[in-house]
Amino acid sequence: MATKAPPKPTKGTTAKAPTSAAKSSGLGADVGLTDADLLEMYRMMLTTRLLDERMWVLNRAGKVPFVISGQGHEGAQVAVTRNLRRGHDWFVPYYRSIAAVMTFGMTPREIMLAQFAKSNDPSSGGRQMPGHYGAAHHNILSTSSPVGTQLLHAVGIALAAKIRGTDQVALTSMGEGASNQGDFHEGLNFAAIHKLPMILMIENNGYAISVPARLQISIENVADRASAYGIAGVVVDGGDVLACYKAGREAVERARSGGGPTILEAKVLRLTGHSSDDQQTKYRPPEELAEEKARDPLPQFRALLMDAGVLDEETDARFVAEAQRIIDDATDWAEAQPDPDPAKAMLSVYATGEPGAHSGAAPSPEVGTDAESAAPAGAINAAFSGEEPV
Ligand SMILES: Cc1ncc(C[n+]2csc(CCOP(=O)(O)OP(=O)(O)O)c2C)c(N)n1
Ligand SMILES: [Mg+2]
Repeated sequence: MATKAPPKPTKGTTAKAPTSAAKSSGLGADVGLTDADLLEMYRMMLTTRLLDERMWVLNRAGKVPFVISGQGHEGAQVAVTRNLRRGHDWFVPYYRSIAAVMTFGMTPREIMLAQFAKSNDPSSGGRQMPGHYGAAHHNILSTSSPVGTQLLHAVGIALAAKIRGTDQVALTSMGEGASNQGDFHEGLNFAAIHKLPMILMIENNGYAISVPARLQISIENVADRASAYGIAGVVVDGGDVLACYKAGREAVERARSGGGPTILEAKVLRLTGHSSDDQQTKYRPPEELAEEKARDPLPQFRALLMDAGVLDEETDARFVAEAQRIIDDATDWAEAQPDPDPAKAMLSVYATGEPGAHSGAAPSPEVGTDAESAAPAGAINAAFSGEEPV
């Protein structure tokens, strides 16, 4: 599929930080990434992993009821999402999208508010299933629990963007299992006909709960279905962060320049059970689990950066300590926030006509970000730059 140069940005900022003129190892040069970019991506992967691990500790301690993990998906998520313009484009997540929503602006405090189901949780004011992130103020749509439906939502957003001429792109994500839902066909067929500015990222981790990929699909790659819609289909190693970034960049350029949708399939790893209610040792052999652990994208990316001289042990130790501090803060702070008022349980669930009750533009006092205790966007990035997290 032909790819034209994207139009000049008119609004919003790219999810990546401004690149500096600092020295470069050349590692990411062919995909336009500086050493500072690479370190920021690594920090995001690291922080997300440690945050994810903290959730499991809180679950085992009986403090949060349910965890659904993104461990093994982080490299692909950070790399692809980084190509979007924050505050301008849209992201429609699925329950493993923790690294993607963080890259697109959510903060560890906001993630923890969702885990603890607090009243000022931006995802839903404590009404959603944990792990079902959303944040109207970051252009992140609320996660839809019936798998596959998020594609339809992204298609709708992309259609609106095209009609309005806003130059926005909608990215959505799902697993390979979800790609067998009827929504997949309906969404892609419509998006392809209208050449909508949309990307469907398939995070293929080889399992749909306990069902292996060979019992879900009869072809090697979900992205091979792209030719049936006349759209671009790309398969990428989800452990290769630079390759994922490049594939994401090309898909965003294609979408923004009128080239239509892309299926971007990243082969990722599921390093945990499906959720905290699942025990994967019951259906996955120990050799398979050991083999996946050895391909964990986080230490692989760390080793790549070290070999290239981008990262050293001292800097890495500092990153870990800073991430732990941010996560400790997010955990303690979120746990201390007020619980939702049971009398308001139905607020934002059904349309009531109450101003702001179900509108991202004007969040209700309970569900939203206008409360004093809400976590503003960019706290993790502020923390990255040495400022106190807010
Ligand atoms: C329509 C629908 N059917 C079944 C479920 C139950 N369910 C939740 S997650 C899941 C597995 C999805 O697997 P996959 O799409 O590969 O994503 P992964 O969890 O592996 O990332 C299923 C069947 C659901 N949420 N929605
Ligand atoms: Mg899967």
